[in-house]
Amino acid sequence: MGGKAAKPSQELEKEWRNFDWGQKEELKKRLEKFSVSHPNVKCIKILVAGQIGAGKSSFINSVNSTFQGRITSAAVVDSSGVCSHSFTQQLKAHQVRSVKGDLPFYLTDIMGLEPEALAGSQPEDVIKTIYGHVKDEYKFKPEDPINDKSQDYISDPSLSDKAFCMVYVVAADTVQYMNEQLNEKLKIIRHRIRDSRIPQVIIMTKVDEVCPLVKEDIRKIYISKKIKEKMQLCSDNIGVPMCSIFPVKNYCDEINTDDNVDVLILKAFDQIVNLANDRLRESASK
Ligand SMILES: Nc1nc2c(ncn2[C@@H]2O[C@H](COP(=O)(O)OP(=O)(O)OP(=O)(O)O)[C@@H](O)[C@H]2O)c(=O)[nH]1
Ligand SMILES: [Mg+2]
Repeated sequence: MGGKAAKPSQELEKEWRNFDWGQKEELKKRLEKFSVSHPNVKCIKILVAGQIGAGKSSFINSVNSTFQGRITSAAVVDSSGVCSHSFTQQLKAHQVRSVKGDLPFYLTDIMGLEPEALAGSQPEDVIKTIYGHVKDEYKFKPEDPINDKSQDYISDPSLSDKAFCMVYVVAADTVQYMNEQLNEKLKIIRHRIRDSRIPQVIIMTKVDEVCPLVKEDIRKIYISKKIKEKMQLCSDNIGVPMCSIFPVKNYCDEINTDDNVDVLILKAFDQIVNLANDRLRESASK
């Protein structure tokens, strides 16, 4: 009598997104054989942008770790847990590498966006990077966005300098705090690149931080109420459809890779590179 009410389940009745957990090798093989749709472009560039500390550099490392079957760390990650300012200060294009050799993709790491007007990378920096105007290793100056007089400015970028997809990284544990000013910066970027139909994909990181079920078993990602709720919030706040949002867990303190973590990352990466390649093909046919 009067026993405790059952705790509401944290699980949905069934997986809401069909996801094949066994497709890792197939995805990997396909991506390792990928051919770029333009003869003059050896490698497609993809820009990885997002708020400070969202997991941009970790995502770049995780993609490489997945292909190499070991934990890699070419993009330097902030492990202090402080995140007061962007740890990444320079533009750096990281080639994706597998054990079989170099893949035809660069993931470009950039300084994080911050809510304050004169902090972090500025919308203009991000937009100019996408359009290929910024030299690799450029050091961002938040108070002074790059302009056509800067010595690191590329005035006549080639197709290889341009990015053909923007990956926007959002941490699941901060989605509900998406700041108005930060959203304004993101809106400026999204509107400008939408006009040139540059595809945009959202990577929602840190799923392990918001859902104990998922922390315990990553395969619960599409049955977890919490993750679906965070993705929906992300979709509403940013204005992107759910089909453009990929929840992942980055490698951070692991010493080995894991097939389930890998397959989530590979599926997201597969979508990113296909969208980028389609856009490259389209721009080349004009
Ligand atoms: N638990 C967990 N931690 C993560 C995940 N992704 C990144 N982190 C941690 O979040 C912190 C920030 O990660 P970074 O990759 O440096 O983030 P960033 O977006 O490159 O940050 P800035 O360069 O400062 O703009 C690090 O301590 C990472 O280990 C994730 O999926 N899960
Ligand atoms: Mg970084």
